[in-house]
This record gives sequence, C-alpha cells and structure tokens, in this order.
Amino acid sequence: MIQFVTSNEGKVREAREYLPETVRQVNYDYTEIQSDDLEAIVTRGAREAYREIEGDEPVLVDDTGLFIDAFEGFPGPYSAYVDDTLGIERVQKLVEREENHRAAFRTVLGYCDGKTVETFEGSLRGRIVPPRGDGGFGYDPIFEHDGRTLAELSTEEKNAISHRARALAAFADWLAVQK
Ligand code: ITT
Ligand code: NA
Repeated sequence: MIQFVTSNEGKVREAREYLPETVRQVNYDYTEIQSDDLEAIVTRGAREAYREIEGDEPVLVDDTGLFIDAFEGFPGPYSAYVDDTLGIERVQKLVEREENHRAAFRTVLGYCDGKTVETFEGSLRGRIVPPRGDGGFGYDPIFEHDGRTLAELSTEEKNAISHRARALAAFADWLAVQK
C-alpha cells in the first residue's frame, strides 16, 4: 500500500490507473518550501509527510508545474497559486500575446519509506491554446499535445503520454526491482 499525499483527486485517479499497488489518498499539507526546484520541494515534502503521518506505510508526493517558454518557465513551481489567482483562461490570454506558445508540464514524484527518499521525473511538451475539453483537471484544457488538449483525453489516453505517467512509470520500475 502507498499513501499518496495530495489534495488533488485528479492526481490520485491517474496514479490508481497506473500503479499495481493499492493507492490511498491522504490529505496532509506538507510544507512546500519556496524554491524553483521541484526535486527539492518533493524531497523535503516526502520526508516530512512520512515522519508526520501515523504508521509506517510508504508515502508518495507529487509536485507538478507548467513551464511556459515565453515566460522563462513561469509559473513553474507557482502553478497552483497562479491557477487559483489568475486562472487558466487568463494565463492563456497572456500567452496568446506572445509569439511563442510552447510550454511543458513537469512532474516530480517524491517517495519515502523511512529508509530511502527517491525522486522520479517526467515531462511533456506542448503548446498553450484556448481552452477545449472537459476531462482532466488544472491546466489540461489549455495544454495541447499532438493536436488535442489533455482535457480532450480520457484518463487512459492521458496516462499513455503524460508527464505524471512518465514519472509514475519510472517509479513503478524502481519499485519492481526493490522486491
Ligand atoms: P497537491 O499539492 O495537494 O498535490 P496541487 O493541485 O496543489 O495538489 P501541484 O502544486 O502539483 O498540486 O499543482 C500545481 C498546479 O498544476 C495546480 O493548479 C494543479 O491543478 C495543476 N496540475 C497538476 N498536475 C496537472 C496535470 O497533470 N494537468 C494539468 N494541470 C495540472
Ligand atoms: Na501543491
């Protein structure tokens, strides 16, 4: 069993489809240190969550950012704040005024089982477009990859290509050789 420490149900849905292990969602608000380094954020977060959550089941945390080329990678680690304040439609309108609409999603997973802390990374390139589709979550409606926005994909289709799926794949491979 793995305790996925996140408030985001979309992340949990994707992880459940991907991992052979049972995934339990745990709401614990670990400290997200002010950093532009997702690895540092999840390494600290996974350690803290493991220490603070009762029991000794391993924990997994996920920090994801949208990195927009024209804005030198902004909002990146501040993507949740920008989603909550500006909102994705306004982000898209700002990008529309730029020549370059390209962007990348990047996910870093942090795993801690008390003995070791490991991180796993995945990314996906695409471009920012006016919102389309009603699947997915977060920035998915404005992120187009291969002609479709991620909100136009089923969970299964998103899992075949996404930043999170690539990180989950690396994690699953690592877990498999630990056994
Ligand atoms: P937790 O920290 O509780 O896990 P969160 O939603 O705050 O949940 P992040 O900080 O990692 O998670 O997410 C940053 C923002 O990016 C936030 O607005 C998410 O909705 C969004 N996001 C994360 N993964 C995404 C994905 O696969 N597709 C689209 N948007 C995503
Ligand atoms: Na977060």
